[in-house]
Amino acid sequence: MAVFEGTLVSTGSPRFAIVLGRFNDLVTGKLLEGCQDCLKRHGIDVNPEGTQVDYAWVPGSFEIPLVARQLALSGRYNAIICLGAVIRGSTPHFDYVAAEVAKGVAAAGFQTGVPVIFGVLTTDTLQQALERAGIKANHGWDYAMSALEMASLMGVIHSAMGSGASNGSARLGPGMPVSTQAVVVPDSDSV
Ligand code: INI
Repeated sequence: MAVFEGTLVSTGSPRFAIVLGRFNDLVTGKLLEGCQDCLKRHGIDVNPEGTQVDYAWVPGSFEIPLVARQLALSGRYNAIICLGAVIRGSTPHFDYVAAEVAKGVAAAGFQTGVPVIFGVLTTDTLQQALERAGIKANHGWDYAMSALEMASLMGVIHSAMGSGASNGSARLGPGMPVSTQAVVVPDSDSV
């Protein structure tokens, strides 16, 4: 049997799309900075004029899933990163938006087979959101890491499915006991 694992180092030239909400852009702009910093430090060209990352701004988190799904269906991207900030106010609006964006982002991934990363902060206050977008930590960084890992992992799995890993022919990799490790090395150009 096999253990499938993604790496954080891209050997090819993976492509990403970042879908982000303008609502609470004080927060989403900071998440974007963290996300870009992580991608850049992992060798990805984040320049919008370049070939590796495209950006789509949407009005608010509620609109993220539709655009994420459409971009995923294009077949151009190894992963889609969704960035938003839903902050609880004094009305029930928060609950509707938070629930729909979470369900929608999950559905976009399931329906397309493309990793769609849930980078939407849901907090009670603006202060809590800012703390997670740069003041204490920047979760934008973590979301980018998840995208890198998932893009790689899907490449590994696609390669394995085409190379017979499911019948036990996966290659063993270094660093783990042989009895528990069978890492399939991706052969895709794009990951
Ligand atoms: N959108 C957000 O991204 N965050 C919020 O906190 C938010 N609140 O609380 O209202 C929000 N609302 C807008 C929503 O996402 C849609 O853009 C709007 O309803 C139009 O469809």
